[in-house]
Amino acid sequence: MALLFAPAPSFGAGPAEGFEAVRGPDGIQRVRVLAGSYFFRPRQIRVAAHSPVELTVVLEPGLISHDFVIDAPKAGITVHETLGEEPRVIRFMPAVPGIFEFYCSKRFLFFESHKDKGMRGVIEVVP
Ligand SMILES: [Cu+2]
Repeated sequence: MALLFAPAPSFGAGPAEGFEAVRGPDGIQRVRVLAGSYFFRPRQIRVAAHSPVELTVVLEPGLISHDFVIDAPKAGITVHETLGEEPRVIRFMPAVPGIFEFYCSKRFLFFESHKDKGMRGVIEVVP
């Protein structure tokens, strides 16, 4: 994977690119993710390991047939959520540090996958 993270505090280039999750008073690290054609924003998310994460994934109005996938069982993160009109709240507890991809698994028949068109990003889990 070509994406690399700069060390904090220069992480990302603002909310459009990178986002460091903010831990609430309840200890939950919350991040809001916008899904559009064909992107997720932010596309780089940094969270701490061993603390609960709550992603709220919002689909831009009028879009259909997108989903949100994280396939990282080693990190205790396995998500396959179909996106729709209502925001989807996705909760997990990252078990190990690392960089894990999230993406949309939809594909046009005989054409590029949404992932290849840009519906992808990474979650960096830091110790
Ligand atoms: Cu999609």
